[in-house]
Amino acid sequence: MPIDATKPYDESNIFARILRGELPAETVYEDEHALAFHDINPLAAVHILVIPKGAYVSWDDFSDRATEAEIAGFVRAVGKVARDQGVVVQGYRLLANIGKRAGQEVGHLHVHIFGGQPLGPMLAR
Ligand code: DGP
Repeated sequence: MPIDATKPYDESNIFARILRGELPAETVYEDEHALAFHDINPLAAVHILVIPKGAYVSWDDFSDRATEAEIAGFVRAVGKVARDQGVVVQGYRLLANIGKRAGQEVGHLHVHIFGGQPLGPMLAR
């Protein structure tokens, strides 16, 4: 069931629990501001999720409330993970589902990195 991204952050969401160490994740990168791990249900040969460490529901929430350091750290982490995963030369896709119409399932901002194979059209018609 997609979340309502206009609602306040819910500390019980799955990625908050991963950040607190209550649930495991296959981590590929971590720093002060970001955590990156394999998606549990990969949709491409490379499918990594990158999340900020702060409690933000969505991109618009993050861009509104996060500090400059958090924003810079998160954006740099996404790029570093893409480089580390070896998807830059062949190309890759970043995706953030936000709210109901986009089907956001987890109420903690996350960017999907897809790569490692041809990715097809941006959206199905
Ligand atoms: P979205 O639809 O953009 O909210 O994507 C949520 C993604 O999170 C989805 O691709 C599956 C992934 N996911 C859900 N639960 C877990 C989990 O417990 N661990 C990991 N690694 N990924 C999860």
